[in-house]
Amino acid sequence: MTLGEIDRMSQHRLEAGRTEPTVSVVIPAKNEALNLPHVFAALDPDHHEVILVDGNSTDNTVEVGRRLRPDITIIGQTRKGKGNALACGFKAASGDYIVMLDADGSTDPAEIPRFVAALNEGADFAKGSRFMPGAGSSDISRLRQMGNFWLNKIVNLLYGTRYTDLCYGYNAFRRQCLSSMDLDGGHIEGIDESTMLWGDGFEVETLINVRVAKAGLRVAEVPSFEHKRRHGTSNLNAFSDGIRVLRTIDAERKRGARRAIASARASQQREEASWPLVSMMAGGASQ
Ligand SMILES: Nc1nc2c(ncn2[C@@H]2O[C@H](COP(=O)(O)OP(=O)(O)OP(=O)(O)O)[C@@H](O)[C@H]2O)c(=O)[nH]1
Ligand SMILES: [Mg+2]
Repeated sequence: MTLGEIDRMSQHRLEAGRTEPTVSVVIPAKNEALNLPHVFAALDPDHHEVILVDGNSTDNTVEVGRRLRPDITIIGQTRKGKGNALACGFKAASGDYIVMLDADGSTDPAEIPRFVAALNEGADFAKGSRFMPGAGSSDISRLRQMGNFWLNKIVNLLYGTRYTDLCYGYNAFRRQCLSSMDLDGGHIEGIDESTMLWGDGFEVETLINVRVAKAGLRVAEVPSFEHKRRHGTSNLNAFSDGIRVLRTIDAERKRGARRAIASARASQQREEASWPLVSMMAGGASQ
């Protein structure tokens, strides 16, 4: 099914009289067996479709997930990294709204109604922020906070956004945003699950934020409190992942320019193609 068809389907469902939009929660998880009981305890099973995306965990993340919530969807990912896990999860999600939630206990499912409310009020993309009134973090290190601050500043300068927290993974959006995000979670011939392509890593949040801004979607920031991961170790490296974020910001500018050039070329070709027709018609009319 194409994204356009999915969009039409969900629009149709909304218009068919059901007023409550459905919510899918996508949870990337790599070795989070010890944290899942805490996360799932706060999730409302009656109101959310849950998609757990396992990152080839070597603990029993999948078994624990299945035992705790037999009704959830558990899938694997096509490549490596959190970004790829999210892309795969988004593809499997059927809700009108999609929420991105971490599996380590940092992001509190009790905040989901806040994100849903922002979407209900008209936002296309409800972006969590740890740096606005009513928000905070007991998890972020000084180094990460500084890196996030400057990367955030660069994105705001380049894209005219007013984000307060670029590299935060707690967000929710209308499924129609998927086409603007343009993430590729599908299988690619010759690429296996040990490979990480551009956008497959922690740069995914920046990629999404930038593409949402470029598409002119309505963004509402939502205050969020980030807790410390409860067990286990981080998968993020402040330096290498920071560089990936920086390169993403640059690559997205070039991508924008390339697309603009391609569409200018296409419209020039269309004009050239239609010009003889116009002049023929004009010539024909004057004869
Ligand atoms: N499926 C999948 N999930 C991943 C992968 N990498 C990270 N995650 C999950 O993405 C979420 C965020 O990753 P974390 O390692 O907690 O990164 P972080 O929040 O920046 O680091 P901490 O602050 O130390 O928790 C967690 O739920 C991870 O389990 C991956 O390659 N595949
Ligand atoms: Mg975390």
